[in-house]
Amino acid sequence: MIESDPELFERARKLFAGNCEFIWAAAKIDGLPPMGPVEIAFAGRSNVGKSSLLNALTGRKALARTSNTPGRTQQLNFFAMGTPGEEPMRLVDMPGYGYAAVSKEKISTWTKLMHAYLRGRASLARVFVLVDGRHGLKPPDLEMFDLLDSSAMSYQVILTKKDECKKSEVDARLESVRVALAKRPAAHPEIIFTSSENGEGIGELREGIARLMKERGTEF
Ligand SMILES: Nc1nc2c(ncn2[C@@H]2O[C@H](COP(=O)(O)OP(=O)(O)OP(=O)(O)O)[C@@H](O)[C@H]2O)c(=O)[nH]1
Ligand SMILES: [Mg+2]
Repeated sequence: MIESDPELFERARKLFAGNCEFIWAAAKIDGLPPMGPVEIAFAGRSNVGKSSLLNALTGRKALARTSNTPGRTQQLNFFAMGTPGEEPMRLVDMPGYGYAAVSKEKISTWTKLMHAYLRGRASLARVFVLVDGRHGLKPPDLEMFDLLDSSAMSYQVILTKKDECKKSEVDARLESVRVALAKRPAAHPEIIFTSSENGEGIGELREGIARLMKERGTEF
């Protein structure tokens, strides 16, 4: 595990306490915003808690729309952090995958959009792949890892809904994800277990994002 740096933790807290606003929605690959600052994307199966995590990170209740019904987020939604025009970073909320209850046509459109974005975006610094802590890895998650590995796109697993997991489950889940990632070239080894409900792991994730920006030499 990477040791926490109290100074960076505090800088990260301040960054996420600052301005954050919705700037763009893309439903098609030719509808992406012009490239600008570093982007960090949140991917994962439908209902895993991507939009909720974005809200928890930024301390907003309803920046990104959440829902009990899978398939809530249907576009790539871009959010800019910091002062408009000089923002250090964008956060990108993605539609979920592995959800069968929408039309084949919609699934195909979303999949194409996500794949094109994930493979061909130079400003994309990391993809956080969210995995439901109660259920662990499922086949569509492994397909996502394959895609990211084959595009050499850096990714990191975030386990979600920790508040709904027993302690024994938490340890077992962390271990099984660790094993699954061990030989994957583009996977970041650190796994963060979060709860958007009670805030566990959120500060750690903010610090991880700040560390990534620092490593890339981005001012924030
Ligand atoms: N208990 C608990 N519930 C959560 C947590 N995060 C999200 N949820 C719930 O899970 C459901 C789905 O959350 P969303 O954030 O909409 O999930 P999503 O991944 O954005 O879903 P799609 O946009 O449909 O792909 C909602 O009912 C949330 O309240 C968490 O940390 N703990
Ligand atoms: Mg969503």
